[in-house]
Amino acid sequence: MTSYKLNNKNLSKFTDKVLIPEYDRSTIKTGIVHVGIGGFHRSHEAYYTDQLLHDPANSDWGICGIALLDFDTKIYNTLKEQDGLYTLIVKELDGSLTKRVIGSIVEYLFAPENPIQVIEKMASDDVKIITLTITEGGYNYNEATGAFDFTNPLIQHDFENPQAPKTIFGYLTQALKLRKERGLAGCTIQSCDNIQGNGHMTERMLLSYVNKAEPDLVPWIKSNVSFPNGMVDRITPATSEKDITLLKETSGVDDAWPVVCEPFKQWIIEDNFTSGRPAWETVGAQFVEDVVPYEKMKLSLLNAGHSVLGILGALMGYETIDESVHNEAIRTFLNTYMDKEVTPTLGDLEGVDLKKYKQSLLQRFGNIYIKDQIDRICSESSAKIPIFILPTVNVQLEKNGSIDYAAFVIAAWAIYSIGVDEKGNALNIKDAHGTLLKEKALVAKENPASFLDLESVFGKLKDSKKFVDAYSIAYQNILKYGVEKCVTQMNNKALNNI
Ligand code: CS2
Repeated sequence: MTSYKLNNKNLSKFTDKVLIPEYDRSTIKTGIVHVGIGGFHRSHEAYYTDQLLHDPANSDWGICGIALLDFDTKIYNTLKEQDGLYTLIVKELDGSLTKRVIGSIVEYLFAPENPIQVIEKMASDDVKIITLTITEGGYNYNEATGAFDFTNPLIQHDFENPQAPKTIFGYLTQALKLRKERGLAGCTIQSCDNIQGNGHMTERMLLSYVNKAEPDLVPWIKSNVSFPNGMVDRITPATSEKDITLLKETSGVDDAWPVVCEPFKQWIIEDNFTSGRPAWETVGAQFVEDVVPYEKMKLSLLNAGHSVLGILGALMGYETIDESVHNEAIRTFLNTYMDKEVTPTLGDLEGVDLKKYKQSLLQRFGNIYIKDQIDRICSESSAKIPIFILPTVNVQLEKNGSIDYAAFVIAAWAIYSIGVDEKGNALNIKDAHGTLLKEKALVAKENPASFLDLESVFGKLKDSKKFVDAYSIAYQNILKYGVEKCVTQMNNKALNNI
């Protein structure tokens, strides 16, 4: 099939093959600046916003996407060449594909190339909301102390180069300073990352930075900027070459970086927007007073479930999440973890059918068309585990509840961090703390509990004898018998205890 480059000019050529934006993109103003234009932003907020822009009443809410890091050059160049357009390919449960060109990113800036332009954009009067997907690790806090990490060399850089910052904290500070100096209204800073109380976290970390960099700005931020908490959800694996080729061959869309995702999507947001907001509820988002219970549920069941499947699956030599969840022993283990260790920590979730939610997770994980990479799930585990799994462990320890399943997963992660799976193949570990993890993991071979000394990940967990004992037994058992046998034995034991 003849294919055409995806851009404004060619858009009308694709109408009978894929859905395209049915609004005049040239009239859209940017009311939102988004930092971190990776796959997840493009399958989630940019998708919701694209739906919204189909109503001309919403034309003030286009997105300006900011590529913050040097590493983001590729996505910036792609969006620039494609006029901000990209294809969202939804992999339905029956294997069919729904393809839609998304038009909501109407501007894009590359921060390393022109930091002042980015600061000015964030400070522009049209911009009412700055949204973020900067990853769990991007909030720059120390798990052990909970405090902002001032030792980060990039933070030092930002203190010394306020006009050419490298971190989100440097950018936001300068932009808010300009807003204040110019007598403009404040704005909303909205995190879309998987962190419990992500709005609170953003506020706390930003104020820590501002307090040192521009102390006079603190009161203005407190009165003029809001930080809503939110729960975001849509499984978005990394795009493969195969996805790109298939789109080109079956639909004639030559898109250098389409996004693939599952059909499910959820966005639950605290209604706390200081300068107005789009009516995202008209396109499926939910505004609630208190988002905390929903965040807890999602992080400790979906994200933790992913980590369980990812870490155990990686050691067993699997490559994708569906392979892992279709292994009966692992699936039963995950079910028991969710029921016995997570559910008792969740409290009352008004209006949520938890049983159904857990069932739906297994179905979503099991979608064989998604092929979500275990490498993606296990990447940056040192930032994910403290958010996804350890809160459950800490509550269970307080309640004297079961922690054996979580301890097993942590032991498996310690073994995973050595870098070799059970078949002897090298694991592709991507983690900001990869070198340190490997060092600790090698020492742990002789002394398993020493891995828990990593306070920046585990906090004070090593002081719990109950946890250390369960972890140490699991560690020895995994090395001796392998994940599958151990898990099967735990499943049988759980069955006999019913
Ligand atoms: C995943 C998330 O990165 C991970 O470990 O659990 O990216 C997950 O796919 C999304 O949060 C789904 O909403």
